[in-house]
Amino acid sequence: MNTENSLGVAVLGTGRMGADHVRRIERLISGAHVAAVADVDEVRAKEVAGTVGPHCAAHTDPAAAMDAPGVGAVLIASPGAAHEEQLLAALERDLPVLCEKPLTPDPQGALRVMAAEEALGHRRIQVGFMRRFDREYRELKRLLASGTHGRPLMLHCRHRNTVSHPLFTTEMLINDSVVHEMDAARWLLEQELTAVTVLRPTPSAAAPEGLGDPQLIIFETSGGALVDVEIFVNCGFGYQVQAEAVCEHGTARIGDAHGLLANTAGRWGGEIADDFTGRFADAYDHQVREWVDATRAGRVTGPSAWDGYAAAAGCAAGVAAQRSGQRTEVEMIERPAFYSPVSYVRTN
Ligand code: ISE
Repeated sequence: MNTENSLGVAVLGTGRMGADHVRRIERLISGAHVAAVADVDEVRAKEVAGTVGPHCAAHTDPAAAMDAPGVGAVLIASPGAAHEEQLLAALERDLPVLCEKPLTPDPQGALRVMAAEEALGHRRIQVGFMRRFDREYRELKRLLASGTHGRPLMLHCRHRNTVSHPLFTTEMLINDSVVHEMDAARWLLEQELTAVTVLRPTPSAAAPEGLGDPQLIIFETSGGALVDVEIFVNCGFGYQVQAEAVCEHGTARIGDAHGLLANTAGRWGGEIADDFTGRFADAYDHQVREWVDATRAGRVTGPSAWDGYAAAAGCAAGVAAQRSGQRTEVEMIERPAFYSPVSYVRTN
């Protein structure tokens, strides 16, 4: 492969998402290649590097992958707990980063990352909130921004997974799943989250022992809107993410059906995706393509470290509300000028 003039990406974490991004960069994205991978599991790192070719080195140390020849950017797909250290190391090297959500598992870590980025003097981090790259979400965002439906009053969201993985905890319903709605609601409404309330029905018999599934999460926002989210990670029938905006002069809804609708034998219907890599495949492709294009043009776009921080602050309130059963206010610092929308563009 000719890697000249192509962006060399170090992919940190070669689990499910990391391996999927490696495939995506190699097969679908022009102008980029995977120059190195790192994973604590050496065998897995080597296996994934092997799918790329001899120019891709496999490491167990993320720093070594970032320092590998030809690396010009970093994609972090390691577990959330490893993000802060890897983000700080990437910033030390002044490398552009696409970091899978969460930016960090807690708001304090996100603040440290923001401080390091601000000290660098320019933005380098994009957070992988891929719903912002989904066609339907973008249509809804355009419609709300156009104002034709009037002011958004409420968002009704459903977030259903077929089955949760064995290590899924009740807190992860918020931190791992509803974190997407936290970001999507802020982005769609252009408002911050101010308080979170969690209501818990009797768990489904299909939920693993100890997992409080499903739950209803309610956010209040700085503009006085209400957002309700049904999170149900063992719904059993498929992967579904839906959102309906209720505005002063109309409603708009996304996520009902995708692709083929067939009629046969007295019934009509289509298929429901099995998981997020299927439902959001196009969104992931667009996200990585736009990140590569912007990085090659010397720009940083997309969800910022501030967005990662705001989502982490919302999650912290959500988990506290889940534990206490009380409405819990979201505690956040003022948005620094560095993260105001105009500072989003870097020109070299
Ligand atoms: C997973 O980590 C994701 O990010 C998915 O989008 C979400 O639907 C799922 O609940 C999470 O576990």
